[in-house]
Amino acid sequence: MKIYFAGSIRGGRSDAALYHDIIEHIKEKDIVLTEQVGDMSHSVKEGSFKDDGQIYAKDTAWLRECDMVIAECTAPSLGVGYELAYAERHSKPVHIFYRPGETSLSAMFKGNPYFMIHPYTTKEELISLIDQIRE
Ligand code: 6IA
Repeated sequence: MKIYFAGSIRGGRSDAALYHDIIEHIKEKDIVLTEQVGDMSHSVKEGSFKDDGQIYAKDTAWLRECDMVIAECTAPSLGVGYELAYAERHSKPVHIFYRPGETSLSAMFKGNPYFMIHPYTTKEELISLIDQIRE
């Protein structure tokens, strides 16, 4: 399966190490199109318009190509929100993971039955849920 993993970049990198570990785990069985989301060297600075245009074109192409979207939404991100709506428009299955003790997930996701939403607490629980959805 080709997985599009979505996680906050300019929205804040507090969970970057977690994204990295999730991506490494998913890659043991499937292909992750968006490995750069877990790249610990990513700065949150704005790039040039040209760079951003390339990022947008590449990411939206991957969203159209993927078999499933997995998003970690504890750190709120405009970019991730956009990607999830884009995936819905292209009828891709979308699984959203978040830690309820640390954030209130937007009603635009919690209130939309299209999205499959998985609250979790520990990384072990998250990994086990990710394994279940890929069975
Ligand atoms: O609004 P955000 O930046 O938090 O949006 C994060 C989401 O947008 C991620 O799920 C990515 O798929 C996508 N995205 C945002 N920035 C990038 C990026 N480089 N490369 C690839 N995908 C991205 C940004 C580098 C920049 C800080 C110079």
